[in-house]
Amino acid sequence: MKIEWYHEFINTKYKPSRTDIKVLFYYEPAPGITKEDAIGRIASESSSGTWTTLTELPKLLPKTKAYAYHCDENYAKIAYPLLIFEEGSVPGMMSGFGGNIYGMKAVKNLRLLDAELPPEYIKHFKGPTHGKDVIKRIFRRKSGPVTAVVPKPKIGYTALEHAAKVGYAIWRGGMDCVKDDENLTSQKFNRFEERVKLVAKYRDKAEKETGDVKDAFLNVTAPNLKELERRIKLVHDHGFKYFMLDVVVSGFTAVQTAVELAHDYDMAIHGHRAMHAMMTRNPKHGMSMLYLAKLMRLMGVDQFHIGTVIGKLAGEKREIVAIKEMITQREVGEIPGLRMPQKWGRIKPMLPVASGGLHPGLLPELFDIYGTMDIVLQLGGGTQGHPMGIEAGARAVMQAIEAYREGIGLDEYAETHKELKAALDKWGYMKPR
Ligand code: CAP
Ligand code: MG
Repeated sequence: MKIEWYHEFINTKYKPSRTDIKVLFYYEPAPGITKEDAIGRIASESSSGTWTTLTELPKLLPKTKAYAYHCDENYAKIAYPLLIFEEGSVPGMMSGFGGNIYGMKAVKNLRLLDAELPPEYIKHFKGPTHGKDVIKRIFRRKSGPVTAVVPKPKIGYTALEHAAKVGYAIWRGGMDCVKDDENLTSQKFNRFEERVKLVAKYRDKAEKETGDVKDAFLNVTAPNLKELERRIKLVHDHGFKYFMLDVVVSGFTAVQTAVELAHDYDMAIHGHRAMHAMMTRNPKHGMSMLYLAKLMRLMGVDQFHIGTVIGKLAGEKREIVAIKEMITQREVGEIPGLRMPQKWGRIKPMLPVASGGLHPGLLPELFDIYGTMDIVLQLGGGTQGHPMGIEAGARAVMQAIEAYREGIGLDEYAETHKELKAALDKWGYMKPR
């Protein structure tokens, strides 16, 4: 008697329809399992199958099966019918081809590399409120970068120190935003309400003194959705145009909830990716950083950390450039083994965030890697480790940006700019690890 039907989910003659979601996987079968056995299980368990044949089947079954239609070495493409996904729900999608299959005994490794999302699926999402247009709409400039500083040490400043000592200094030094660190939420020594109130107060003072627009990425990450909504409203009521969310630890439902409010309040979301590396770093297993970034654009995060290549955190240039294109272009092509083609329709482009171990000496190379200055540039230690203090640290960053914009080398520019000179004397062009 036939006990399993996994192979019925493989059909290399299948031509995916215009509305299918086409997913690219990297996989390795477990010892003793053939490639076909592994692929069949992946397609089955992530769509409508189970481990054994069934006695009764619904009439809809033929319309709910995914088919592995292309298999090449350790890569497989599987087409999923749109019918099996709830409209506009990333949690719904991810519990399918982001779900049980990664834990199956029959697969040794399995990685979700990318999925091509058809227009019929994308149309149920709002996408970012502003995306790249934050540069124009919030800061009233034609081009980037948007500049931000995260107070360091990561944790330990009171709300007043955060606002008055770091925020106020970096705004005066010419930078745009003070950003909460990912692990600062609402601790005893720095309660959220207090921080919002004080950051708003010093923002107003800095705006008056400099005549520039100043804002903050206040971390609304909360223990539950009700509190998350309350924190977003509080930030909005204090006149901020942004809020920040730790998108991975908060989960997709929280992100989609935050996006609803961001659209209602006409605000932008700064997405921090803390914890992403638990699923993105192993090149053979988990989910790619590219697909995580794609989901963020789909749901409606306006700007998202994608890495620097040259800073302190892992991330290859080829991958980071592929991600940058995915989140900033209207349409991207396939890169074998890395990316599927994607058309974005009316979903706005995001602004990539480069952060982690940056300092003024690294900025020219960073802009070259990104091929644009339209990014969010975020520095922590690279401003507050400046020998002349925090405000001077911010000035040094702005001077490095000016030098690049004018096509002048940093060493030459530093001859007439003492803050940049002091930064180069301390860090030079070192790449931290
Ligand atoms: C940067 C940072 C950011 C990381 C996140 C930190 O500080 O605040 O959280 O950049 O990494 O805590 O490391 P420094 P990524 O500038 O002092 O390194 O952008 O890669 O997600
Ligand atoms: Mg941080």
